[in-house]
Amino acid sequence: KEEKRLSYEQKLSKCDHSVGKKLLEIAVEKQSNLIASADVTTTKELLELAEKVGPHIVALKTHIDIISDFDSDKTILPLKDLATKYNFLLMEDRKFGDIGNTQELQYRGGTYKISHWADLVTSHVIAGYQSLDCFMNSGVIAILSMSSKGALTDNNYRTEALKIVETHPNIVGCVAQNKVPENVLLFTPGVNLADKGDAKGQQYNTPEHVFKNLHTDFVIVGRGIYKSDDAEKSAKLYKLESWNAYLKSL
Ligand code: 6AU
Repeated sequence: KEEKRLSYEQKLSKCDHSVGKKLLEIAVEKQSNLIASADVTTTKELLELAEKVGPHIVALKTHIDIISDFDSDKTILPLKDLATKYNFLLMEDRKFGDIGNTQELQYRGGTYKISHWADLVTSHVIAGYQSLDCFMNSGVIAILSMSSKGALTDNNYRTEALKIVETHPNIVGCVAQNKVPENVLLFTPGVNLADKGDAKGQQYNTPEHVFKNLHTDFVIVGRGIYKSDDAEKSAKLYKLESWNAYLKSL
């Protein structure tokens, strides 16, 4: 028999990572399970997008290394202020994938000093359990499988990766295109209401599909929001569609 999906309130009582708890609390409070992916390339665009979508999201996902004019004071400080103003978390989609020592240097230092500001970071688990030990200041969202055509994250990889996801104390949940046990928070990108994919291998599903079939907890939407004519209106639409899809899946 199918495992029944748990509500955010039920997951909150089972979650023992402080950042995971915070995310679930925001979801309940804002009635949103939407994460906007801010794949824009300037500080101005990033802050404008955050201002528009902020009221509707639980987290803003960044690729901070694509910001051409990155500056800690001018990019991160105002972004953190917006996160506080609208009550959303910052998720840096760094997709770490190296040995622990290198990841620690990438996480704490360099230009971006991710550990100083990111509530959540994405990381592959390909380098093994201990490689995740370095992420002390953020919750980790592990990459279990990918949305693009031909991704190498096959069944065997996912089974082994899931063992790490279920046991590592720094891990809050995972990114996947497949169902995971109810004790793991599931984040699903590759969500778009209008398109089926792009010319570079991306594949899309609807919020309805991922909540019903995968029991997703949070959807991640990039171009569906930031490329639309009205990002605020789109964020609101994705929020409502995804929240209703969640309620229907209970
Ligand atoms: O909605 P899009 O296609 O414009 O953007 C999707 C966003 C991008 C990707 O880097 C990211 O989601 N992503 C990820 C993440 C979140 O880790 C994994 C994956 O399998 N597919 C994917 O698109 O910022």
